[in-house]
Amino acid sequence: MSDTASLSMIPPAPEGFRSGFIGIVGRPNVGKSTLMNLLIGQKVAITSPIAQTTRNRLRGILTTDTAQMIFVDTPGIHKPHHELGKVLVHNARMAITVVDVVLFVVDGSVPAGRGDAFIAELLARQSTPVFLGLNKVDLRNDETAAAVTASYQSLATAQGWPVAEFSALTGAGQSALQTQLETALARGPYYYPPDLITDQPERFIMGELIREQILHHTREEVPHSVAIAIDCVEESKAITRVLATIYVERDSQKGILIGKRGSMLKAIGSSAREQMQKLILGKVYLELFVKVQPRWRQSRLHLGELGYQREE
Ligand SMILES: Nc1nc2c(ncn2[C@@H]2O[C@H](COP(=O)(O)OP(=O)(O)O)[C@@H](O)[C@H]2O)c(=O)[nH]1
Ligand SMILES: [Mg+2]
Repeated sequence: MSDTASLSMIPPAPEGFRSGFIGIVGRPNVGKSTLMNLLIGQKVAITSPIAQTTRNRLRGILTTDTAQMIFVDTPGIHKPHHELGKVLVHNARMAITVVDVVLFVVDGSVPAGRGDAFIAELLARQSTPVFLGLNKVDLRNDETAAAVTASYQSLATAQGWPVAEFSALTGAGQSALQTQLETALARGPYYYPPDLITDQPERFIMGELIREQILHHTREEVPHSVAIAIDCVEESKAITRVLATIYVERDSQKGILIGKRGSMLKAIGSSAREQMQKLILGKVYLELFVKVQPRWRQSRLHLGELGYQREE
């Protein structure tokens, strides 16, 4: 995977080529990041059953012979409880205003709720075209499916939004969705080189892969208090050496992350290392450190240092 977009690699677009930015928005946990990974064909966004897994706006790029679709994965829109939450929700709302098309993703296995109605209202107030995407249709049963669809259909018809149904997990409905989105885009150039799949540097994704393993290995209070800094990446022919620091807010969290005689940190490190090897297609040596940084989520300064900037 290439690190940065190099302008010289961008070819002229063929006749009739379409391109644009598609914002993926919705409540936490509806499958936005899973869907983006499916659409671009590689894991660049981490996913987990825990709400608020995605913290940064992340672009995933799908280039075909006829179009370039740049998907913008966003943190879920929810009611924020701390400074980090405020920055995340603000950035998700900002994303809505700068994209060409919004794909509003909902959990299509359960009926529409108040959270969806809140986002629908937000979207109705601006002029960007919206598609309503019902995800997780693999979880539906025949008895309730019609009623569930109807609950979203009423949201969509009120605004004139087209509806698509799919499963980000199984891939059902993917190509129909892709075609629908492509036709909604205007004629345009390549914004990125055709072989690039994300705008984020490899380092960022490495940090995210570590955070993902923490989400999978630890419980409730720890994951949300964690930030990762990649301190050093040294590439040699045989192996890539990565040193990273995991920041937590309290000593107790540090204890949990390290585990009995280092067992937890070892488990996290070895799973993250495997994921990184898939990312860079080579051998990785990973060393993890844990440091306490009290109340980093409340501090604008620390948020900035750890990569969570407010976007204007
Ligand atoms: N059964 C099922 N699970 C899904 C689907 N899409 C996502 N998930 C799961 O839902 C959880 C949240 O997914 P994620 O992509 O992190 O949601 P996000 O917060 O909206 O980005 C994860 O455990 C996913 O594996 C789907 O289509 N079907
Ligand atoms: Mg996500």
